Amino acid sequence: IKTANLGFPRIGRHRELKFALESYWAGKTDRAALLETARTLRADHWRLQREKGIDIIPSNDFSFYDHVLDTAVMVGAVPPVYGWRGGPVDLDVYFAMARGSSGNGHADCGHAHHAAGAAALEMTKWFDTNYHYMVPELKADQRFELTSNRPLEAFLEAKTLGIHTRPVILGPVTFLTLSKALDDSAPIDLLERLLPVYVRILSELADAGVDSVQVDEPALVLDLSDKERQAFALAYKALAKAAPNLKLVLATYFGPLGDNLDIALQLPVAGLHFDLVRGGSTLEDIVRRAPAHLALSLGIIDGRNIWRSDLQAIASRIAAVVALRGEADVVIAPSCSLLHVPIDIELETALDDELRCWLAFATQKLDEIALLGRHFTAGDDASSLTASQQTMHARLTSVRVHDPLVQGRLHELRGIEQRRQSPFSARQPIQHRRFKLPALPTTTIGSFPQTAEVRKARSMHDKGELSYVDYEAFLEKETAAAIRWQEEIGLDVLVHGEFERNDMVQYFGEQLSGFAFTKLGWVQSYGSRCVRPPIIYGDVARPNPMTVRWWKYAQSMTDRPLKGMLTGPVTILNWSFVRDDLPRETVCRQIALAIRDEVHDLEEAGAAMIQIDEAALREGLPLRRADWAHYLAWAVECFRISSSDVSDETQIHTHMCYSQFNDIMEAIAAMDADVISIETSRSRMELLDAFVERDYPNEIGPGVYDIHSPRIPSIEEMGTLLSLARERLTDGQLWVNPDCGLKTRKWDEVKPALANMVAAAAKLRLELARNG
Ligand code: THG
Ligand code: ZN
Repeated sequence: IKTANLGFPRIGRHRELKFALESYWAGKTDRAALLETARTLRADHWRLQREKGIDIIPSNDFSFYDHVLDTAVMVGAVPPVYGWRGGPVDLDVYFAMARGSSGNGHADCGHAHHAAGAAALEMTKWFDTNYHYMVPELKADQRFELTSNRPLEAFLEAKTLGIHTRPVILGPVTFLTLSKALDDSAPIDLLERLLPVYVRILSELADAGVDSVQVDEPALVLDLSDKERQAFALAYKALAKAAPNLKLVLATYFGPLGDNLDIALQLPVAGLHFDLVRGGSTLEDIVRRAPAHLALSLGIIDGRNIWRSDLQAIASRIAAVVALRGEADVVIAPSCSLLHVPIDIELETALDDELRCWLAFATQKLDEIALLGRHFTAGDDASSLTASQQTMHARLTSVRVHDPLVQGRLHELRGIEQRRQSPFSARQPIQHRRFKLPALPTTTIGSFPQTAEVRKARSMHDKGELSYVDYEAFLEKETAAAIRWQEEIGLDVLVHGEFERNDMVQYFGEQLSGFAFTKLGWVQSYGSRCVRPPIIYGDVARPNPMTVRWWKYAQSMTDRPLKGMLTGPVTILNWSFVRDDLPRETVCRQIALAIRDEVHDLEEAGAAMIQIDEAALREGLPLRRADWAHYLAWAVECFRISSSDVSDETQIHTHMCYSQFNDIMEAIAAMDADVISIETSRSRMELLDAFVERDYPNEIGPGVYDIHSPRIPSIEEMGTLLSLARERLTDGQLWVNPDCGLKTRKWDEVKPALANMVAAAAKLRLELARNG
């Protein structure tokens, strides 16, 4: 039996890579400094894994920005706009692909950023994780060439440190599956052109003394077309032939292989890695059907979550495999790369001891894997196995985890459909009489610029350098100014600006019970950007109102309606680490009840409009189509639990970020929000077609201002977008708003842009009035 790791976080314990990158981009440090930081991180991580006793240590899991981008660059898939002319790809060309090349290409918003010069590649979610990769752009006549053998360089770098590693590469089929074609060709058709590059990479690796390569093919857990399935057979026949002495270990993760299992088992590779955490009950199936020569890499320590494992239970599962297949070809590994978890729980000195000992970050997961390995090879550490089981047991039975009140309320909900008192058709006239808004009412999504001043005040308050009283006074001043300004430019429905919030999930999590937060538990989101996901460890309840105070303060300053602003339960769930002793949908219902309490208190305080954002609802879709309906059913139910406990005259808003709506339209309609604002400006309103086709009756605010760009749209531009919207929606249905929140923008962009937006709406109203 051997132990392996599939990948280690790159960002560094103290986010050294982030700071080195941002300093290099800002021109404050030179390239040598960046390269040195990266080299040190790689060396530290290799040594750490060796010290922990991991037998198979990965190399080439490091990346300056993203491993899919690395792969595109390695095979020469660099679009012409970036000015590359063959040969090695310069680091600055690589960064231009990641961030755009105009000098001000700031990737500050979770979306690809299009400025003058070459725009960045598009960015999208890496499977169902919260990591984002850069989408390679290919075309029908795409040429590939090996620009530099990065896995080979990484292998040799580790070798000079005396560490023999297993290079990781992204497999050719997954690479093509994740790419997009700029014309109407299909990337998978490029396989035969791409394979020679892979053949060369592998034969060079074999020549350099590499004995085994981890080839990541997570696409095997997706629904695949026949062509894509055939591509696997074709690709691995070629690769196996290229380097007959090299052991290829095909790594799959993030789900069971399902209908792709047979394909995988027939490939001419030395080993297969399976995700047994998300693999359901497939282990028996695999063990029974795998050819005898195939090495099995058991992904049995959760690489996506942060709980310590029950090593006793895991050891029994491994023992069952060993009993059938012997020890020689069994490998113990994390379910996937450890990229998706924070680095070291030992850094969290502020967490209480009880909670801390429930948790395992990347470093602790290496310990767990090594311990399991020693259990099988040296037969010792039985006491450690039982200790881990006891820890798990302690967590599952702790009084901190279980709140009988929450469980009672959940029980009461069971079987009762959550819905508003009356259908939308009855609510709409009531709300129109109440608000008397003009046609095409104007509003914003919720947040206003988080200026350096706002962030400084918050960080001083966090450090105890600014008293709560002074911090609050500062926030009141910012909020008051924002409200005065919104009235001045003539917005119809106001927001308070969210100056008091750090992050739309963290702000709520910090006020809910059952949540814990880390100080240094950073996980890479994209490039140099990281998040610290909340940890949901226990039953969730809302001990006190969370937003009523700021809503009240803000509403007291204006006669116009001011929206209460909440983050929805599905988004809170999808951006957190979630306890593994309950189904996710149950945890989500608990959060939904907490939000419902907040909605109730806001309404009671007088809020007439309440917005519940579900930015990540679509993000949470399962990888396999067959699982969508179940997810959407409970996700919508949770939104309705949150939003339905109000009178007909209270207007519920929601907001969703850039989304394809066509295939989830039933769910959007079932949410039954009175008003939904969506991101449409970059699609020229085409996203609205899904709403039109379904005859979606509720009100809609299609974004007319692309907030991901520093550009200030003109009155005419937004007028044109509104006309495009009016071709699709009725005037009684249409709201006017930006694409998304404005927290990443600057005031001198936001002020003229919103003034123009209000002017565009006013102009259109005038035309409506004239035409009668
Ligand atoms: N909040 C949370 N999770 C998220 C998002 C969010 N996951 C998905 C999506 N949005 C990811 N987008 C971003 C956007 C910006 C940043 C990170 C992820 C970012 N991070 C700061 C950095 O790395 O410097 C740190 C922010 C902090 O101090 O907390 O800019 O909106 N929960
Ligand atoms: Zn948004």
